[in-house]
Amino acid sequence: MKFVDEAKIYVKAGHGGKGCVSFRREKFIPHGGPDGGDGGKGGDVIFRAAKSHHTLLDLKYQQHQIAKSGSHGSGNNRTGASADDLEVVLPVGTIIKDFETGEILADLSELNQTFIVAKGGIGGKGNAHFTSSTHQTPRFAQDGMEGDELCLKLELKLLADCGIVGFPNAGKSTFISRVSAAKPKIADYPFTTLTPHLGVVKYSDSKSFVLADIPGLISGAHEGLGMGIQFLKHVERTSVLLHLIDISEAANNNAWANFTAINKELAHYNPQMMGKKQIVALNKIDLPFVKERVKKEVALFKKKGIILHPFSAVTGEGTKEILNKIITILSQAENESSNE
Ligand SMILES: Nc1nc2c(ncn2[C@@H]2O[C@H](COP(=O)(O)OP(=O)(O)OP(=O)(O)O)[C@@H](O)[C@H]2O)c(=O)[nH]1
Ligand SMILES: [Mg+2]
Repeated sequence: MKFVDEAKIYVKAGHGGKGCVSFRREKFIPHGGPDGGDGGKGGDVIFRAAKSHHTLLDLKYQQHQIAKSGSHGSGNNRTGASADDLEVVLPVGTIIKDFETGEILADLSELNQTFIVAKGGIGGKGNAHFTSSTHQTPRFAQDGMEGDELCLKLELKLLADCGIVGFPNAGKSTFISRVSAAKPKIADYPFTTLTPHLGVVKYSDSKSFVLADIPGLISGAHEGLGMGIQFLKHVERTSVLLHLIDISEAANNNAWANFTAINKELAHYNPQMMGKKQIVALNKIDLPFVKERVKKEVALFKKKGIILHPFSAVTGEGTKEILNKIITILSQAENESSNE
């Protein structure tokens, strides 16, 4: 399965400024010639691939990208100022397509690659251009040209940064729907999630990470029980796993046994999964009988050298701490890879 992040956007380059109609008017020069200046050029819309962006999330909130128009020309042969270009930053790997035809216009596969997606209109000529031997007083000037205008579809192949693992019903889908815009189905029966979902979590102006919600695992998954372990390939390359534990069901209320059972399945799938950093979290602490046990469970995990993060995906209590932890680990991983 291929995950793609998509965004539809409208871009419009700036309009060229108008040429000016003007005549020189000075003392002692009664019939000065035309001196209307040209309009300035409209701004281009330019895409640039940068490391600072990992998803197309920002563009979902800013679907219109419009560059400024050039200034109009003025008398005394003054050309209007050209407008600044509008730079739109995209993640490396974004493919830009014409929305109507699907034609690929550019593939920003390299860091700092730029692409002028919409060209600004050139400014209109002022009346100073239009004198001729027979026409000394042109009372007209050109309008500026329209900037290019188009609808685009942007596509980015996503790789998950953090995978959520746990038993069915642990609250994986509830968590991802709380912290991202992903809306997977949530229900109180096991195996609600049948295919992986990705959610983009934005945590600062330009930073975000991708969370993967995969179907629940059960003991014996490596032998094909339940949904099996085939979906683990979607979280195999993530830097970190979020391991959710649920002790609200009487039949499954031993946190440590749940934790080790899932780890066993991960190890069966690929021993390297055990080398990954795990954030271990106890969900559903809004339920009184779970809340009651939090202290004891935290202490028990601590004894084994593991920090257990209590939280509730429903009320949101404790979710911020989990996100911060994920962000810290991802930033460390990013620094390590850039130092290599
Ligand atoms: N009280 C309470 N219920 C929760 C919490 N988080 C999830 N649930 C409930 O637990 C049930 C299972 O939640 P899901 O998010 O569908 O669980 P899942 O881990 O995605 O389950 P599968 O997709 O089947 O693997 C739903 O009825 C949720 O409403 C929580 O923090 N508190
Ligand atoms: Mg689910």
